[in-house]
Amino acid sequence: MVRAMAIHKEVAIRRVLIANRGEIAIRIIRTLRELEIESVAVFSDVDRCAAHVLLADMALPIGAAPAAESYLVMDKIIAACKESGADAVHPGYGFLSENAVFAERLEKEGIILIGPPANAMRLMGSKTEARKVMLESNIPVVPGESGPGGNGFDDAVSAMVAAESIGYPVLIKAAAGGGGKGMRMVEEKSAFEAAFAGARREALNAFGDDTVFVEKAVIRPRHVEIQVFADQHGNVVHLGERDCSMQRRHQKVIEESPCPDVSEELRQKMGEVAVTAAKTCNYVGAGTVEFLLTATGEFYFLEMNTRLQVEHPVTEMVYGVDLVAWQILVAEGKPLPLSQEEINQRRRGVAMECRIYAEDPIRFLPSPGTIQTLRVPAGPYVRDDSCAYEGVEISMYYDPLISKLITWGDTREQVIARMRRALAEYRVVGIETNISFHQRVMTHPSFVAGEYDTGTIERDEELRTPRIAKGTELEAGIAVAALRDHMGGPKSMGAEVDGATNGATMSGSAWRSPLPTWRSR
Ligand code: MV4
Repeated sequence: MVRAMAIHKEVAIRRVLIANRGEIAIRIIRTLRELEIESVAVFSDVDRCAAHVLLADMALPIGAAPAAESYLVMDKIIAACKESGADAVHPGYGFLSENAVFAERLEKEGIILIGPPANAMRLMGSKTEARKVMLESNIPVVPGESGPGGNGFDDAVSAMVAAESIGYPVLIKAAAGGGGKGMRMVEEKSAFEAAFAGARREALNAFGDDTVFVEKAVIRPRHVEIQVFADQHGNVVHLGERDCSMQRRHQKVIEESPCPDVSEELRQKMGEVAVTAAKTCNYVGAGTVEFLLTATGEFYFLEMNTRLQVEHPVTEMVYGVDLVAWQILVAEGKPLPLSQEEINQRRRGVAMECRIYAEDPIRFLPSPGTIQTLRVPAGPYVRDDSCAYEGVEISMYYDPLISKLITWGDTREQVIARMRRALAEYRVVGIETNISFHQRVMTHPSFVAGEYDTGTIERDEELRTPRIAKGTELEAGIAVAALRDHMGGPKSMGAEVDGATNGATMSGSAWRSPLPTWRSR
């Protein structure tokens, strides 16, 4: 591979606009403040009092609540950069973070994107293109076929011929997909045609592109991903793996590092492959290479995510690094702060992350509302990346992720013990959360043994169903009710406390602070 090595001038980033909201916006602001870089928040109409607005040095309104009218509007983000004098944009995850057009527009405007080059985003955005390029670099991809010229199948017959030669079961996947949309499992020939039509229709609806390809279905895989990092000087390193197999309907619920199934030898192999993948697309910045890992230790490239991921804190904890700080260094044209060897030597212990969603823990439906009482876990080896505070309204317009609870330990046993302790410290009144679900997972024998895969939650009815509330949980509910009575808050009748009995969500007037739309220090 030949790399055109431009001469890079180092620049100093002084003011960063965060084109995002929620916990990730706060996560980014925290590092910016440590680096004495100014932060600019943007916010929609329903986010005027959001925590990221409270924490930033400045904040600008960008429109109505629907993301398509605010956080996704490139013109508004760019206008906010100009108005605030930001010299760089951090896109976080979701929204515009993997949008190649946005990356190009920022470049034209002379605004630094704290993220990878547009070309890398575009390449990885197409699963068929990514497969093609990865194959050329001898990266193991799942056996499959992408049709004529590798650009997808146009007709069911030729796709079916491909499926036949691959061998059932197969998956029909959308080229523009990722995250499971437009994906169909086919067990046998007779079901192929209908599945093919269904996958194309779904892909067209979801992405405006009905290109599909066929892969051998890997049974009960683990989802293992490698964190990679590249600078503008051609250095590429990896920071080990995260296991993200604990997911439900393609929504990750728990992540951990290291993966209980990955040996030092396998880590090195997967790490090298991930670094090659990043080099192949001239990657710069933080990226994640996703693999399927089989029970017998084979692994296959799935896709590369060209952003900082939700679960990046588990890697930070295990390697003792600040990945947002690395992103800024790299965007400034500076070299990576550690060599691969130095990174390897830093790996220590185990970290785990529970995603706390504002949702009904049994039916897994969003639970918008006002957080009336909140006490969050803290203490030794506990990290709480959150956008929640008492009085904030959780709207239904955005992702229901309100907090990430991360723990660290010397061993997996210890990290689980700390997670259980931390989960038990939560007191949440006003909205429902999946905290009780996490408590069940943390005592589930297969999970505790590290024996789980991407199908575990769907297969295990018991995991999704709450047991009868235990004494401690009921006492926790009573304690919160008593606290509210003492403080003269809304009556505690039917108060909902996570882990306690089900009852009506408390209502009452929400606390609200009158905030100006622009603040500057
Ligand atoms: C697969 C697979 C098994 N075999 N591909 C789901 C989302 C998309 N990124 C790819 N996905 C899968 N692709 C082959 N050939 C199983 C999945 C899969 C999965 C992957 C990662 C995390 C969770 C998952 C849950 C179900 C299925």
